Amino acid sequence: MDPERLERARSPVMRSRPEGGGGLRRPLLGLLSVVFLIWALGSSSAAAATEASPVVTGRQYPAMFTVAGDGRIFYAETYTGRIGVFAPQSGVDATYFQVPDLCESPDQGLFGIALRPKFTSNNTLYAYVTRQVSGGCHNQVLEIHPRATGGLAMDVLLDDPYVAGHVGGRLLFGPDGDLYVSTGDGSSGLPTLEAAKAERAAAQDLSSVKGKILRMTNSGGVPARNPYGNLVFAYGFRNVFGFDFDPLTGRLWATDNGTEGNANYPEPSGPGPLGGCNDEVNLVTIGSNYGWGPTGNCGTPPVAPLNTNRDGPSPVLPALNVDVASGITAARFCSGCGLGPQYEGRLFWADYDYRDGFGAIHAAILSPDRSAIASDEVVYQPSGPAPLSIERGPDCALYYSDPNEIYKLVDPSAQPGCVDPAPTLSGGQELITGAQGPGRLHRRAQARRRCKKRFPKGPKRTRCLAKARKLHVSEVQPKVSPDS
Ligand SMILES: [Ca+2]
Ligand SMILES: [Ca+2]
Repeated sequence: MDPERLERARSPVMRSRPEGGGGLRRPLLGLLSVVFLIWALGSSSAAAATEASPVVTGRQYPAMFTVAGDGRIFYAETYTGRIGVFAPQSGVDATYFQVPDLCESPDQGLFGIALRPKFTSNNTLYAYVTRQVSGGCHNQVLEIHPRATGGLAMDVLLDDPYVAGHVGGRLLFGPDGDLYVSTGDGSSGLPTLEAAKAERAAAQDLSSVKGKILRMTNSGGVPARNPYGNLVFAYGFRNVFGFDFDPLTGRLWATDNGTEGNANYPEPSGPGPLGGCNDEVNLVTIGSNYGWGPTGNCGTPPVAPLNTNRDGPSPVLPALNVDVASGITAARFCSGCGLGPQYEGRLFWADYDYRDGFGAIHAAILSPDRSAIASDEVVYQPSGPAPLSIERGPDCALYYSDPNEIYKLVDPSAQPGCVDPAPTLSGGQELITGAQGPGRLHRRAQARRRCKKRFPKGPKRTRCLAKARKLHVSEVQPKVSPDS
């Protein structure tokens, strides 16, 4: 995560929102709150309120976390290297694993963690870390698994020398069973723009793992369906903290962080207060280029979203161009998240205002074909520091972490409950993940529709729907060309 942002977030003064305002947005928000209150009191159809209920408290920068199928929360303490595990039912908090030899500069440490599917039987966890190796820092993906003789062992699946800030660090298993990993361009904090540009070029270099979303098997291998014969799934990213797969389509959506401008050297012109580039939400398709590279120019014209940096061939423009001087962190879809029907299928994401350390959770509405973002709104503004990551629990509720706690997003008038999504697409080869992607979802949707038609209600319908849920397609989707 960005050093500047993290440095500010680690400062004690950033740990609570100032009373009565403070920060550039507070007076305006205060006024808006009064206006909203008046509107809400006079409205008989006011939307239900999203609230946050603390679940894990008093932790040391749990930047990323994941929720196991049994409800346990595994969290990564970025600057201690401790992977903690909290059991909500018993309230017991324990250390699961201590990452050794951690590098501890602001944009180094322990970031994403992911549990291998069927974790309760394989007990295998993955972590993205920056570690000391032979006197230097390296970004690594670790596989942490039980040792035959007891305890846990650690294997290094990916090792890439650390150059500078921007390390990405999110891990998530896709619907295809492979592990997706975001990496940064390694260009932050270098002394000159020329040095930064030289590193930014790595995002366009298909032989480098920097500035990418990678896809690997659960043992670190290259899946046969990868577009370039290596770990690269998509490229041209600056520093991706958040991504998720659309439960309706299987498509991958990712946030990316734009430049903010820098006191040490001038940035090429752009929309931010000090130049630089907007933050982005992107629909990520296999083999595609998302435009970040050595130029780093987001000036206008053209207007957004065309004014994203556009290095390399056929750069894909953002689905949402976030015109704020901030960072963009998490991304997770609501699918039965229990915040009311208006939020179903929306992409939740978080902004992080580095000027004051606060932020908000947004929920973007996708277009009917779910290939674009139609609109976006803030759904929750924490009173404490900005959200760093958002995850989905086994009950499909959404959780988020900030520098100290992990919260569950709740609506007192609704209950979370996982739903089997009704797919809106029948496939599409520009997509993602092969055999278990949208083809499978489409077949499943057809079967579900047949069940509902044949059995209006009763146990036969239940059995039929249960059978449909397990439906797989046997054929593997063909390898997709990078330009599709
Ligand atoms: Ca971009
Ligand atoms: Ca930014």
